[in-house]
Amino acid sequence: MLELLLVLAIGTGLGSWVVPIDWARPATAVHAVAGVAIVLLAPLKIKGPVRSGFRRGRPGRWLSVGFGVAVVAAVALGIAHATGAWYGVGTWSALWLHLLAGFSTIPLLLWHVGSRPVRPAAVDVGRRAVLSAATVAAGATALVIGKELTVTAIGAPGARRAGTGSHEVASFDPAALPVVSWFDDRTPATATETVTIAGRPVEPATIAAATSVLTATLDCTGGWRSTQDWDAVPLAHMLRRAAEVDGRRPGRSVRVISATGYSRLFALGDLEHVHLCTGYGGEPLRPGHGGPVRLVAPGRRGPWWVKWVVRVEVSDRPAWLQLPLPPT
Ligand SMILES: Nc1nc2c(c(=O)[nH]1)N[C@H]1C(S)=C(S)[C@@H](COP(=O)(O)O)O[C@H]1N2
Ligand SMILES: [Mo]
Repeated sequence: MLELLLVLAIGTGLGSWVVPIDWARPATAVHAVAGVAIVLLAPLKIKGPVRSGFRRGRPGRWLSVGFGVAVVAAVALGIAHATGAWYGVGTWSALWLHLLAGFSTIPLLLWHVGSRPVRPAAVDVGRRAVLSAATVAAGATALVIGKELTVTAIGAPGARRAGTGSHEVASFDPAALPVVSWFDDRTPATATETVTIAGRPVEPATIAAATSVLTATLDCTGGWRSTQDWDAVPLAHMLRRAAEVDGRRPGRSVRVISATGYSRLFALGDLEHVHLCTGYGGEPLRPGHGGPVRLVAPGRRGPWWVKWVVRVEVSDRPAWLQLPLPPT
């Protein structure tokens, strides 16, 4: 059961990144309940199999210990982030450490399941198992609800989190907006001079002239979100303009490419809701924030908000035919 809960916790954790922002709350809620259920079950495990494993001096028992430590650390860090009790130190944010601990359980989990002497048998799914699973689920749910009520009652920072679990940071204050990359992208040394849209070079100033103010929230998978007044124009609008000039065929999707090579595909039907952006709060985008031109993609998580856009090209590949999160 512990193993299944861990799979559920990892699945819902990653799932909350991938789904549209409006659908994230159920994923984060189940994620929290699964984490707390793991902690509820852990003492049983330590009393039983872990102890006897130690007495018998089973090989790999230190890996078991590592597995346990990683699981407990992941849950503790998750709670620290969720309540806002501890944000971490510098780049080592509580959520980032939570992910590190959580992901490190995956190889350990595979090893653990692969090497354990007793295979789960059909008897496992008897009446007693169902009852105890229901008890653990109810207990964990009650604890999570209790935590939410407490956090709200005492006005802890965790009370103001979004459904995605992100804390609000630097809203309407572009100067304080964090500068973040998905993996290792760096701000290009030279600013983009033209953005190629469907084969046609367009100057950032031309894009800026077509924008209007759009209030939208950037919600990073790193645990923060920030609302800004962006100067934005729908991609659909800019593409229509390009099509008027050279009458291109439509294709299946549009790929938005960064100067760094980072890119994302968008379905043609979504292009009214994905915007090219040149400024925020009445000033041009800073280089770190993707200037001169970035994407603003309301309702989608940070990885979709491609920075340093150099090219927008029509593609024959359907948008669903890409990894749900960028590979680099
Ligand atoms: N080219 C490029 N664009 C990118 C990324 C990246 O790594 N490379 N990271 C994305 C992620 S994960 C986030 S949260 C936002 C961060 O935008 P900010 O630095 O303006 O806060 O940029 C997005 N756009
Ligand atoms: Mo992010």
